[in-house]
Parts: sequence; C-alpha cells; structure tokens
Amino acid sequence: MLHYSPEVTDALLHNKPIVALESTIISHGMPYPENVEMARKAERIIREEGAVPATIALMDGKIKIGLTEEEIERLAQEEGVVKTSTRDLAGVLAKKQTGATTVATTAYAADQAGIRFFATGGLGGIHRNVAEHLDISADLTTLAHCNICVVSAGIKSILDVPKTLEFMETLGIAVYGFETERYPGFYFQETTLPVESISAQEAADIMKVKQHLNLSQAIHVAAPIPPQDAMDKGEIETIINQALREADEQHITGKEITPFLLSHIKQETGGASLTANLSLMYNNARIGAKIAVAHHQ
Ligand code: PSU
Ligand code: MN
Repeated sequence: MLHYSPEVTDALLHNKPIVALESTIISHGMPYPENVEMARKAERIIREEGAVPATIALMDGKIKIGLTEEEIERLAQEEGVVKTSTRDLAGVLAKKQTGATTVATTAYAADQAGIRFFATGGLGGIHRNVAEHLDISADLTTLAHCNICVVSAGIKSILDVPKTLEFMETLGIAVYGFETERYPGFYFQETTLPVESISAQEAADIMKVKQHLNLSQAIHVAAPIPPQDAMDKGEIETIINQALREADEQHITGKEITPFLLSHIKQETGGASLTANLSLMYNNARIGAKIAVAHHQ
C-alpha cells in the first residue's frame, strides 16, 4: 500500500537520512495558505540539514511517502480531507479518500517504510477532562509500537501534560528534553516537569542501541519553542481555558476537538499562536534532521 516519491525512493536505496512529516497539521492544524507555506518550508529546512523529507498522506488508495508540490496543495485546499488516525486508515484507503495522517498514522506509515525519524508540532495525548470523556489520543498507543524517534515541542498545551507523561511511561515511550531539563510547554518554553536532557548525537546513539533491542516503542525528543516566538504561559492558559469552555458549550468532542481548539486559540491570540506553531514546527524539523544526520554518520 506504500507509494514512495522518487526522492524518498532514492534516499531509501542509498541509505540517506530521512525525516517523516505528518499531514494533519497541514489540513486540520493550520489555515490556508500558511499551511502550504509551512509544509514547504519544513521540507526545505530538512534538506538544508542534509536529510530527505518524507511528508506522508493518503491519496487514491495509497499511503504516499513523500509528496509533490501539487499533492501538498491538494491536501491544504481540497474539501473533505479526512483527519486519519490509525482506526480510520483502512477505511480511507478502501474508499480512496484523501486523508491527512495524524501523528499516530504517520508514525505507523514511517515505521512500515523503515523511516526512523519524524518531526511534528505537538503530540496528541490525554485530554484535560479525561475522567468525563476518556479522550486519549491514539498518538500515544500507536507510538508504543512504532520504532521511531519523534521530535515535537512537547504535548499540545490544550492537553493534560502530567497525565500524558505518566501514560507514556506506562507505555514504555522514553521522553527526553532537547538540550533542556524542563519538559517544553508547546506554545510556551517550559513546564515545571523535569526531563532528562539530550543532544542530537545522544538521541542518534539511543536509536542505534534500540536497533539491537527487541523493543518496539518510540522515543520522544521534546524541543522547546524558540524563545522569540514563545508565548506567555499565563496568557495562553487563560485562552486555552476559554477555548475548552467554548468547546464544551458547543458539545465538540472526538476528533473535532483538537482542530477546534487550535483554531479558536489562533483567533483569540490574534494569530500569535499560529506564529508560535510555525516557529516550533521549523525548529523541530531542523532538530529531527540533525538527529537523522547524526544517526547516519
Ligand atoms: N501538532 C500541531 N498541530 C496539529 C497536530 C499536531 O502543531 O494539528 C495534530 C497531529 O496530527 C496530532 C493530532 O496527531 O493533532 C492529534 O489529534 P487527536 O487529539 O484527535 O488525536
Ligand atoms: Mn481524541
């Protein structure tokens, strides 16, 4: 079911470092045209670092590993692109729908393709009102059986970060801070939660050791948003709480909740959250590429 672009085919054949990118952030995470610009720029950054980008999406009944410019444009603009988590994958492929892959589905596809590095914005996790809705992203359970290194700016701030980290421990997903000892807060630089700090080389070494272990879990490297684009923790918390109340009032649940909250927060912050999201995405793309290149050497 996997269909590789010529660039990714060449990279796999010649054993070049490859970094996977997801597509839900394009179709459901950001507005047009910033989403297309983001997708292109993240790819460009990965190439600048000497690695090959592989943006993943579902089209015409195939799992596409590496997209053309036109395919990225299609994902960003087409009506009815399905946010595809692992449970939706077979259905979207069978119906030949256009699907954007979440962190879960991207990690699965990359793992199947033998791609070991993946950069995204923020991971899904345990939602704040978990006792009421039992809303736990399949990103977590899927990363528990994908042998991949996923770089993000932490878990999205709209979630329950401490509970998500606890659950990652249960699942056997190792969590490291990228040159930081405080777990990053996605929109803001750091939470109060301690994390072990590692460099790109150390992350690469861990992935090398993992090859020899019969363990399937992902490792998660959390990189803080660049300081110039970071938001104030108190301010963003107020806006997140408003957005959560709004979602509750409008009875928004399930797969709709994350896109709803992100777009609501963007409006309420006057676009500052989008600037932050773009900035952290580029930072993660660069770090993901640095780790992949270090792994290759
Ligand atoms: N990171 C971002 N923006 C996003 C996402 C991640 O900066 O839109 C997407 C990812 O695809 C992630 C998904 O897998 O949100 C989580 O959705 P849910 O909580 O419904 O599992
Ligand atoms: Mn959910």
